[in-house]
Amino acid sequence: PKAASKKAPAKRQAKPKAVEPCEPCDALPASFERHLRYGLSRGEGVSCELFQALAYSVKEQMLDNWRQTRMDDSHFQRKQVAYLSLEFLMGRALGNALLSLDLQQDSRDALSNYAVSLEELEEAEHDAGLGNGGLGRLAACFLDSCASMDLSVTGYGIRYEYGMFAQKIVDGYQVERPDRWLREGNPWEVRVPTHNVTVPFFGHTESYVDKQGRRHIIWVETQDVLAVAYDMPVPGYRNGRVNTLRLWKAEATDDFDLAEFNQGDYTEAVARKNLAEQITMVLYPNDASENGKELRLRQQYFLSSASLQDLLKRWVSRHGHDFTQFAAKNVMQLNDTHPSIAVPELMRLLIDEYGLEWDSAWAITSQTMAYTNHTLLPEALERWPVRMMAQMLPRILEIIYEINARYLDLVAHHWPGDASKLASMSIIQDGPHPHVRMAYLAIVASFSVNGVAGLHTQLLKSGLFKDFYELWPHKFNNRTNGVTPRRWLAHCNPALAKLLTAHLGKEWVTDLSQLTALNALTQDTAFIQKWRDVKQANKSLLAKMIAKECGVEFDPSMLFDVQVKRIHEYKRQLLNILHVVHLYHQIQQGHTENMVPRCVLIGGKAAPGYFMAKLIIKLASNVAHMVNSDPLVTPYLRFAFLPNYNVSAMEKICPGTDLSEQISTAGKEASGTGNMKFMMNGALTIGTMDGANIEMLEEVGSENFFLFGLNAEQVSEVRNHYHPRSIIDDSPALSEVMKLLKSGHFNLLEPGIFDPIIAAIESSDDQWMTAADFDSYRIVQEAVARAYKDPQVWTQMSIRNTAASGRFSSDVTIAGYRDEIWKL
Ligand code: B1H
Repeated sequence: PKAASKKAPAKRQAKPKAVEPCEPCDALPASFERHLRYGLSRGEGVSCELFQALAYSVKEQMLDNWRQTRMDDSHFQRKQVAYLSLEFLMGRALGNALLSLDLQQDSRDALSNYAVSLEELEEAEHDAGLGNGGLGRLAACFLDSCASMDLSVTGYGIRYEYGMFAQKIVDGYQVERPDRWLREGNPWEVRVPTHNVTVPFFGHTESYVDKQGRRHIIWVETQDVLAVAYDMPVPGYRNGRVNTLRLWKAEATDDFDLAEFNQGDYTEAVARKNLAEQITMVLYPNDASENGKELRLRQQYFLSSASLQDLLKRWVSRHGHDFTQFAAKNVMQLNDTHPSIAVPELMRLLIDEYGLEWDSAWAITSQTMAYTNHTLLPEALERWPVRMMAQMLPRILEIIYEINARYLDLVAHHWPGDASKLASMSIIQDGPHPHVRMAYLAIVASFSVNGVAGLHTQLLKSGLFKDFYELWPHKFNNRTNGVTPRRWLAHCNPALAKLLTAHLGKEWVTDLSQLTALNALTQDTAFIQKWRDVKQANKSLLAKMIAKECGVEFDPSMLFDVQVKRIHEYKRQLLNILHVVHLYHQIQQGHTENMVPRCVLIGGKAAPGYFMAKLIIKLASNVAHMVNSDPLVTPYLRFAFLPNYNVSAMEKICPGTDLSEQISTAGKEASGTGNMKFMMNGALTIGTMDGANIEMLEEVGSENFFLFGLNAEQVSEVRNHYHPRSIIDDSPALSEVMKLLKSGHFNLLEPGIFDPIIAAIESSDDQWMTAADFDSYRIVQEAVARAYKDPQVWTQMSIRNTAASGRFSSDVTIAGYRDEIWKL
């Protein structure tokens, strides 16, 4: 392409012609053979190589459509969305791509000469674990929905060398192992050096006045880092669109440390280049808690700057320096505050690099930025020390000060004479160690601020961001999360997908509301039996995995009761474990008359520095050991902790689950998305009035949902006079459980190790109020058991849950973003 004209706006270009394929792309089997023989180093046919060959040939099938998508989006000047996120928890790509491109049969044909099944090959793919949990997986589901709904949306993220750590359990404790997911290469990515940009760090600013008397600021003596683009294809579901996930890798520029070169220290200088590459080395493994580390801020700025430079470069190549239509054609969706440094960065680029005045730059910024909040937990709200920013990003800090000054004028106007409002709402939190409040920066600059479930948005408006809501009510909106039915039903549960298609047709894959038609089948005994057969088969598959990974036998005739998610006190895995201890005690006391045999599974990773979360894993492991080694107990109860829970594990877990545990302290889980995956796959939920549970209950009806516990209002009310010790005293069941814990029954060889957990439950400061909900939880678990006793009734409830899950397709969520925020 011609170099961009920097002065005159570029003329509308002629319609680009599709690149003429010299030869039509080989059909998949031929392409597979070619890659296997000539594309890979050995071509010896080991499963890792067969996987690679298949992945390369599947990517090849996408290349023409990928190119065409880019050209069409550019030619028709479609409004574009950039989804900025520090996390994209993509998981495996092969199965999803085969489904989207309808290449499953072709792949089986290609493999027919080899002694390996397609399923085995899929297992050879390493998860792309570039995220912690819900927030990162949401970004991945959104990309799938955007592509499948034919929207021009690009994901921008970081190509971490090391993704989410692999979790091992050693003597019941979590041990973290590095996740070098790129070791065998990544067949899906395409390195695109033509999109390289450089990102400045450190240095200082200087000002000068030009001949027209205008003052300019320049950021000088910076240490620049090269951002190299790696593109991953995001195929839409059978619609020919292939969107892009662009991941940035940090590399040293060639003049990284010229001074050292000149002093003759060549080798040292080259070796020091590693410093630049550290930026994209590793994903921070903290879910819903602050990181606060300098390297993390560097990652955030690196992603934000590289992505915005990329967008602006593309704009300028078409329109020159005419930005009048920029805001009409671009939206940046900020996935939490992690990329919110993009706000001052866009101001900087427009003013310093492209010569715009402050007011025009601000108009563009504040009309293009949209912010999604994902948590109310105070420990997860990002604040960066002013001192750190002053050193690392001096120009950015100046711009933040200027944004703040102008915005505080508005605050002063709205609350005349109220100095406390100025202090409490300022982007800069004052004090001996002043901080930048990133959420405030994001709200001030964004035209849209959204929560991720009804209750969560309500609480944002009435609590955390109350003053901002008073100032700008029009900015606030709710977009309840969703999950993609392609991965989370069609791909992960082929047996159920087949049954659905046989009865409803295949349209449900892109229109999940069609599942409501299942309600007409809940009296059809033949259908009920088929539904049950599918669930039983999926439970057997899950049991196989549990046996392999945990060494525990799960019997598919028992109730499968599952809680998988990050380990966090607010998610209350502890409450679940206390219930297991209660059942264990009941069985040992011989109270087994009404007992329904159950297998309890817990899985999830703890942040490496989160002491209590790690101790909860140890407690689960120890309780599991006692439960599973007592032959009097195992006919009624089995308990396993699954190591290394990740996206691929969930693909096997949710189809085989009967009961989904969504038991967070009300008001703490912003939305949850695992809850939706279980519901889609016909699990029943036991849950609190929290996050999206509330909307799930609304959809399916309370007679098909096991609700327990305090609601958010009651939680904040009770907190003021919370006395767990008297709650325990008043509850015979909880008293017994606590007695057993305190007796050291589960830690005979490790005395005292669980004391911090016992103390937390009994403390009136226990924010998560585990004791408060225990009895209500236990009683509702008895109702679960009663319902499970009648397979007919249980299966009808299961069908109704899947039938009601249509609203939690991420297609519905994305339709909301498209119409109400992005206005595509
Ligand atoms: C969610 C996070 C999160 N909320 C900080 N906040 C992180 C915060 O690395 N960090 O610093 C990482 C992640 N993650 C989750 O978002 C909520 O807890 C879920 O309730 C919600 O469903 C999910 C998606 O909206």
